[in-house]
Amino acid sequence: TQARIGVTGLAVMGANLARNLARHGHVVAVHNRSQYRTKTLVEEFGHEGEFVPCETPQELVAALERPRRILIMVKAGVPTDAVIEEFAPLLEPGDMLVDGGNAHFLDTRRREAALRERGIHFVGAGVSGGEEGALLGPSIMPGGSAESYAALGPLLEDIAAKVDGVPCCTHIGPDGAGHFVKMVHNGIEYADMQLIAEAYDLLRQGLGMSPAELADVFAEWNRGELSSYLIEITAEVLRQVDAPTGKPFVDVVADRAEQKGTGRWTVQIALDLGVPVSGIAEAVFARATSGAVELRQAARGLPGPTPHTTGPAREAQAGTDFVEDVRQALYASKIVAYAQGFDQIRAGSAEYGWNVDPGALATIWRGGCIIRAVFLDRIREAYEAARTPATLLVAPYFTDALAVAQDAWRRVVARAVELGIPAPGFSSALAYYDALRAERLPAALIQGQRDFFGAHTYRRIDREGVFHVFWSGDRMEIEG
Ligand code: NBP
Repeated sequence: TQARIGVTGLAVMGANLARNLARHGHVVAVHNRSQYRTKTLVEEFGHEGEFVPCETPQELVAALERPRRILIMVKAGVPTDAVIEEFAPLLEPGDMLVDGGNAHFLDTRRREAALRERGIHFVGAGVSGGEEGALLGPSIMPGGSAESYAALGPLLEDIAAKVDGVPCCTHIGPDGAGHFVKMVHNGIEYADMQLIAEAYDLLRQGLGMSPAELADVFAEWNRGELSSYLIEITAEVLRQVDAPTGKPFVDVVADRAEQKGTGRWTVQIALDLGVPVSGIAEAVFARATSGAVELRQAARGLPGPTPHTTGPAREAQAGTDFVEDVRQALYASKIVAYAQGFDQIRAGSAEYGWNVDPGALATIWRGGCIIRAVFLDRIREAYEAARTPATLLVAPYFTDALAVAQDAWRRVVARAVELGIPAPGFSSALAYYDALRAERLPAALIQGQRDFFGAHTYRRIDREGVFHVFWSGDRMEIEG
């Protein structure tokens, strides 16, 4: 039998995707640079479906029906280029190479253009959901030509997660579109995790609640509008007790957050596009701050309030339900972070001519991926409405949610400042909200400063044209 698809790169992600394909009844040809991985996969999981083990790229190519579909699941970067160079000369026009790794979308654009010249479809596919998602159903974001999606889409949709029977996989757009949206997905994931961490910190330090009590709070929140995978696993992590010490697990983990780079890429590209993604940027910087060991050591004794942990008494004193306030602040900040992420996707899509459908994207992020949440159904609805909102903040559902949440949101940010608990995600989200809704911004003053020192000119509110004041002379306005 000819295999329907080949997978090369059988570390955890590739092996699990190959098994997922086989479990769905597709014959899968499998290959890995080091042959032991191929052998292990077939020995351990051969009973799950039909695998064709291949020792060389030539064997893999020979095992496939035409047009050939080869999924590359190797380490992103140089290894991906090496594998493409190994396979491309063995392929024929119309064949498809799919990169399911975490590639930078600019690399994907470069690779797609080069392979198109050789008649080969190159599909950069974002895959989210980690190891478990790869095996049980990930969210898949394939870019590339419409023609390649016609040949590949049904297979990918088959192995993707399903929500209400709808597969979490859709054609995102040409060339790098799939990897671009995967990048922003990860950026949003960073922001969401940071906001959850701030909520935890405010309740832990501000109210003196224990990790076990907070596990209950997050489990409760997971039953409402915040219901999501990240909230669910937060409750699990907080409930975990470290076996050797008997302490809460979260108290024995070093407080330095690491990163592999997709959050940083999101912010770098947002800077290039001029899109304010302050929530994602704050999340990336917060991880960097946590890891700045020397700075933190040097600054530890600086004066400021020390959060008191006097327990529920503080809550009674304040006369408000601080736990509910924090929940509202988290929800509002999360709306802002997602609105910013979708705004970056809109800007990228316009810049590169991808025509990404934000509603379709929200639909495929409802399941399989790390940011899966009930909330994404609301985003889908907002983008499927007759008029596409300029920002999610003005979609009626979210406008109402922000109106309900904002008193609590302001109280929480003010409280964080008073208590000396850093909440950059909450406070920058609120600042963004207030900036967007402001009648006037102090940018007018900045324009004045720029004109003063650099003759950079300014525009007026009452007349068309470009103006400059002769600051060093008679200070009269000149129309330029
Ligand atoms: P790794 O990212 O750890 O890569 C290991 C694989 O790359 C092995 O199969 C290895 O072959 C192969 N490889 C390397 Br390294 N250099 C190679 C070369 N020059 N030529 C051929 N093969 C080479 O695997 P992973 O964690 O399964 O991730 C695969 C991709 O999926 C990555 O791009 C990753 O960013 C992405 N991803 C991962 C996750 C996740 O949760 N882990 C989620 C979503 C996406 P060998 O066995 O011979 O060394």
